[in-house]
Amino acid sequence: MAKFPVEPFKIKAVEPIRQTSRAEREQVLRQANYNLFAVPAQDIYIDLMTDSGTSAMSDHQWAGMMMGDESYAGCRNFFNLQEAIRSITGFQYFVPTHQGRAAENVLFTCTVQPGQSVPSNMHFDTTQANIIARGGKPVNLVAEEGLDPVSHAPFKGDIDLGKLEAYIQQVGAENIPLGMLTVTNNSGGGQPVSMANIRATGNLLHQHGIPFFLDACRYAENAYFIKLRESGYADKSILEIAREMFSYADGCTMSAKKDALVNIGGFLAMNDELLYERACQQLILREGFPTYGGLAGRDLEAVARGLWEGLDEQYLAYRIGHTKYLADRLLEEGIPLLEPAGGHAVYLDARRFLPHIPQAELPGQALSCALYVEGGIRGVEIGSVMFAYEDPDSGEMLYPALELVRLAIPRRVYTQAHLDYVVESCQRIYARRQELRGLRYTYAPALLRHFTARFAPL
Ligand code: P70
Repeated sequence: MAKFPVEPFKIKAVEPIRQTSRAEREQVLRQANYNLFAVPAQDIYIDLMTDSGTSAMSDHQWAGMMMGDESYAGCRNFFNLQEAIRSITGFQYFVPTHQGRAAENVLFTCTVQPGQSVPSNMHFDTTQANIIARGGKPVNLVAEEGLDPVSHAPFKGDIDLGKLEAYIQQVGAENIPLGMLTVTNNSGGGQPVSMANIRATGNLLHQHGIPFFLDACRYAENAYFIKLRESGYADKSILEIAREMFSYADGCTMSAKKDALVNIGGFLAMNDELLYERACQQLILREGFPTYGGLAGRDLEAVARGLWEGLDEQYLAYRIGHTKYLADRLLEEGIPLLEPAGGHAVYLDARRFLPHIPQAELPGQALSCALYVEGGIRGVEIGSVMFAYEDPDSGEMLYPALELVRLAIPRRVYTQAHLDYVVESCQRIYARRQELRGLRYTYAPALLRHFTARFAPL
């Protein structure tokens, strides 16, 4: 048995990447106003900004792309995708969308009225923004250990069921059009949600007549953690575990850009026929006819094939092991992380990394800039830049509990040597962390600020 995860694939096509000099990177970062979203990808060496849409597709998926049926209505790839979604999720109806946030938009447009709340373990950024855009209120009720960066609880993505019950009592079930769980919990460190918690959340919501949806973009990684960590699941297949997860829900949103191993695509699935009919109307308005939903036939085929590949147990063992390898190497160097490793990413704990920079001076953003200057590495801040907001009642700035820099690992793209290079770069920054300074905003839009904000060093 090897001491490190060995790739269950070999490499057939390569894409060159280019090292730049430190002086070049300093210049690029200045020009990008210290926002890594504004840095051209050709100036990045190792791109860990996201695991979304960045997977390497397999030869089987690429072959499927050549089988794209580009008919406007009823293309054969739609039916292949329908077969995969029905078989894996058990949901009767679905509409394809161009990516996850489009599925969110359609779902919330059909369900959320102004003033209503949507509780979850933790909403991710686009989900939060899409609820707010409908005049709704996103509510995060993750269990206490999910906010403790060093707790090794096995399922730190679980929702606090007591808080969920109390919240339903407080605002009334009629003001909650649906409840959600994000699997795995992206804003909380890519931590999994247990089957017991998914089941209990479904039961609790249903007792109050509230529909339950999964934000399912990393459902296969979540299923693999259940197999590893939850008693009674060690001998079940990933497909069986996934089916059970979905069986407690009434539907899901899915960004296929994650666990379905494609560069673009998503869907909204559900059992409620009336909701499906309304979703089709929204889809035609925004995305396209319900058998293609903003995608080409070839894209639908890649999603259909990728959904099956993403459930392969050997692949998942490598995938989760690869992420854990990076976390373990960083921990060996004493670098503070959110522990244990998540499924798709390692999250540097900027608060413990840079205790001398207060949250108002954006320590996560400062750390992500330092990573770029040091190694040409692009991570993403998941902290105050992404989530701090002004309380509409008190006008006070509310900062998130966690101040993180996420190093998300694209699927089947980087090797162990690439990860070792990331560790060495982090190590050099950690050695001179006292020299790092915070940042201030020079421009900050109201919604989804992180994508386009501009900064200046303090
Ligand atoms: C990410 C991307 C997308 C996402 C998600 C969950 C749990 C829905 C969506 C939306 C977004 C991102 C963040 C920072 C940098 C680049 C990209 N997550 N739900 O990387 O799906 O993007 O397809 O509309 O994580 O985590 P989509």
